Amino acid sequence: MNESELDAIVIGAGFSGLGMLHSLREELGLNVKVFEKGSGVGGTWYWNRYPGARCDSESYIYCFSFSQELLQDWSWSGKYPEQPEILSYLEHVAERFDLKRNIQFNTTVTAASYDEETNLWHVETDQGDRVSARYLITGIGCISTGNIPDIPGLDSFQGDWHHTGSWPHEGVDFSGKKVAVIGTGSSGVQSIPVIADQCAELKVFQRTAQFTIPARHGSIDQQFIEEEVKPNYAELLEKARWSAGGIPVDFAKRSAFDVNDSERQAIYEAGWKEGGHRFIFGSFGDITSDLKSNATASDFIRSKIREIVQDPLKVEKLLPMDHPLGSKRALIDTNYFDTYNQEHVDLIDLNEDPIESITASGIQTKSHSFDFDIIVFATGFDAMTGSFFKMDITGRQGRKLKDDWSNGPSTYLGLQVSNFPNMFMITGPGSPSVLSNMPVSIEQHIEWIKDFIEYAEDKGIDIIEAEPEAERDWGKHVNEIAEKTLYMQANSWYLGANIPGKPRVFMPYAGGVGTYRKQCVEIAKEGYPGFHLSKHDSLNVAVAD
Ligand code: NA7
Repeated sequence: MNESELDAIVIGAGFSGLGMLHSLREELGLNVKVFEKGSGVGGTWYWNRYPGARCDSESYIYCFSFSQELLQDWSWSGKYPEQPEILSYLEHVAERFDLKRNIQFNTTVTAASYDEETNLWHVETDQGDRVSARYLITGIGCISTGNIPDIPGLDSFQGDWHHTGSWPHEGVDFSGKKVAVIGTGSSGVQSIPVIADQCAELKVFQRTAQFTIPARHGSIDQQFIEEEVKPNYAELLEKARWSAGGIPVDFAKRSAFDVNDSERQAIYEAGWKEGGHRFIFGSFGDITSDLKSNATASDFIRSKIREIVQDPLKVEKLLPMDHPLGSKRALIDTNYFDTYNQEHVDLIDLNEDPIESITASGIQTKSHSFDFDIIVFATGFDAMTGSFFKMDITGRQGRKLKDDWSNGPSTYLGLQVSNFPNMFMITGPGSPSVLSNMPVSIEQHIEWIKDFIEYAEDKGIDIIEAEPEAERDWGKHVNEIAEKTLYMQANSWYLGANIPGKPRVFMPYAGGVGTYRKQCVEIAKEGYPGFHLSKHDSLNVAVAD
């Protein structure tokens, strides 16, 4: 690769970076270089190797769609894809499409700055690289910068501690160990039952009780795959692309109050038995929008918790009372509530007994001192903006992205930021990605960015930049949509509420994947209104169509 003639630099080699590299290289013939911090591909799935880690999207739809052969050849083993298998899949994609020759591993991008004189992005890495390209594309993930709470004394802890999002590759031996897990989000709910199976004693430190639905995970239904999925992949994927959440399923339209109490109960029972997110989307259309309907589903799950968990004191702690179902990330699990019936598993409600410090031997709460060999932080991520802020990104006139986003991220379509020309974000704040089946959103971004670059190159345009007004309007739109949802009723990472001091701004676009796609298609058709398109050597004068 001739690095003096790079067209694009892509940061990250997860789903986003791999797909973007493939698209720009194979479809536009661009000279692309990818920088990846890990020693292999995978992104989120490279780092999140904690016990029980898997994706909540069903495996048949958690994939790239750009190659029919890949779709037909690859076989998942489980209903939901587990982390090792997702990593194997992404490894396979990288090998099959010869992507690794354009990826530099073990390299963290530390800074990127736009040079107005040359219209180039200059990128610096921790390995001493200094490279430049016309386009900068971030594929850095939205939940990839771990949140380790600032609890006094962590340095003094004599045991081992790990964050779920940067789990040791060699695994952790829990046998015979006293273990603490702090956090009960997706990572906690997935890992707690598996850790409980392996350790001598487990104490879970819970700040917010969760609604979670049994995943009913198991082997994949081969007949379903061979007869219904593989022959119909094109249609299924097309349906997913225009759906609300990036999955090819029909959402129930009826209201929870279109049926009587016993019918409603039977529908919830059936959803609970079938498991997964179908419990929500297959039952009633207004669970996620109407508080009264939502209460019927929330009550049903609370009744299940009471039914499953035997110890009444644990039940009281496990009942989610402070937010409606689905206002935080909807969770699915395997044996989560059952785990609390095991004698060696205990639950500490941090609202009653908050952590004061970490000591040499364990955790000191307000009223107890606990000894541990291992502490697991399942405490989530500085989502959506954290990974941007780890890099020093500088746009026009020395503007820092960190400063421009100090009151919360601001983007046009989640894809671009004004004053940062030719920088595109995959799954950026303001896009629907985190509220969807990720690969579907990621591929939409990739295609759209590729088409835009192609359009610009055809027209001799070499500066693409979101207009401040379009960015403001998009931010307003994202906010207005969020205000109508139940997402505003909980303290979640969607709002930055998990990070002390982070501005409370709802970051994803909650209008749905299909609605978002439609807007992106229209914008492309109309010649990209909202973007300032110009030629560098004509002093940024917009080019008329
Ligand atoms: P999440 O969903 O952010 O969950 C983190 C959990 O850690 C959650 O229960 C938090 O409680 C808890 N937490 C966070 N900070 C603290 C402190 N300081 N003290 C105690 N407990 C704390 O992260 P996950 O890794 O589980 O999942 C992230 C995403 O990955 C998930 O949504 C999927 O998209 C995949 P809280 O609820 O904030 O009170």
